[in-house]
Amino acid sequence: MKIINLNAIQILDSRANPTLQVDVILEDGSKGSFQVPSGASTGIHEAHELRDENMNFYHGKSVMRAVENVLNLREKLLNQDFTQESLDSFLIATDGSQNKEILGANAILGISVAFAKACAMHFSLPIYEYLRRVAFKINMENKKVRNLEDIHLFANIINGGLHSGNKLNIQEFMIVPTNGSPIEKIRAISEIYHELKSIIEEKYGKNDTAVGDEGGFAPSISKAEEALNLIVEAVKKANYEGLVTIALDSAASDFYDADLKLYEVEPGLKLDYKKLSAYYSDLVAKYPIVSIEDPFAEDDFEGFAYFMNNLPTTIVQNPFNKDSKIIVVGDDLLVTNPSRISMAMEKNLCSSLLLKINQIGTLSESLKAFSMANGAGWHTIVSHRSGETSDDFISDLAVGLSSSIKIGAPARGERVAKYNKLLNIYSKK
Ligand code: 2PG
Ligand code: MG
Repeated sequence: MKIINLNAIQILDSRANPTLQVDVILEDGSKGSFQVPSGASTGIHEAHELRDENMNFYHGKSVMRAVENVLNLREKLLNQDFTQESLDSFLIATDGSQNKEILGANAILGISVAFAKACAMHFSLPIYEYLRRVAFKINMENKKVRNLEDIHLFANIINGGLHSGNKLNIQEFMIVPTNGSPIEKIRAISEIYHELKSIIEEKYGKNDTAVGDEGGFAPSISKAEEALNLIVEAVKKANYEGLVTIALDSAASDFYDADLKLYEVEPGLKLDYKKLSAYYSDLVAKYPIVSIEDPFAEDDFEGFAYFMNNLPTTIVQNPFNKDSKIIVVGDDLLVTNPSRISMAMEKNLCSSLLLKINQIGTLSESLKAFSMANGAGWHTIVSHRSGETSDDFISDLAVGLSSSIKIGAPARGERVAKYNKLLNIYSKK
């Protein structure tokens, strides 16, 4: 496939920070455009997001150097024949650094995904179908074909950590409906979200129904159990008891004191990794929690390994694990990086991959990460970032890979865009 036009501009994300939009046109006129997302609780091992660091512009966050880097690649990319893999390899080689700090992972990812979207148009395929074919090509060796309807949605309806102004240190309290089609699951999420709003309003007043960065409520509470009680009550009130499980994302790197080796999981409550494991086990014994993401800091391998050897049993059937042990999801731990994934597999640090394309910077490497996780029998969850745009590519990616997806609450345009893309895909079948 030949690219005949490549463009990049600076746009804004959902936190009013600059990001890139990259546009690609192929020789037959097929077009692809991608708006690059950005995290707040970013892992230190993620590929480098290039920002200008000039405090006179957007508090140092403008991305004009990344834009320039895309435009400067025109000379090398235009009118050359590329496949997805050869384009991604070319971009990786041109950058030449370990973590894509020369061109910027944001610049590279913009080109990689915009090209994929243009290729889907070239083949007159829906993007998820095109990705399925590309993904399966890479994925052939493990021959695991999943059911298209097998997709689970992780909906973050109470926000804490770096995504909100409250005192909850655990970052995300998510509901995961277990029954029905994706369309029915989205209905359950929306109905529970509304019940939760009225419960928070009743308990804490109207002022406490403001939302955090991912559209989940951010009431002024500080204990995990308070958040979990609110969710359990909302699920009951919406008549989904027994049909919805709960997932947490601790994002524990953000409340870890590396010098003292202590986690401040709630204000004033500082625990070492063994006590933190016991804290999680207590929660799992009381609430229908089936999954915990980043329960320990990104380089606390001792903590992860200890927890994996002492996994609590869930009080409900776990849709992701027949043994009814919780699953441990690696986000900052793995950063969608194939080498971190093989290290985590060797050391048995987790049992599920959170897949964020901007953590690694190309579509091909993301698919490799998926393929490794899927091949090892891990659960996989395609994920948004806390800083998003209305781009809905990750919904196609999740459907194409028949993977679960984490997209925040069903509120705020940049999250709703992903839900609506899923509704569009599944309503047409
Ligand atoms: C996470 C993500 C998305 P961020 O930790 O999983 O929810 O947050 O994009 O801020 O890293
Ligand atoms: Mg996370």
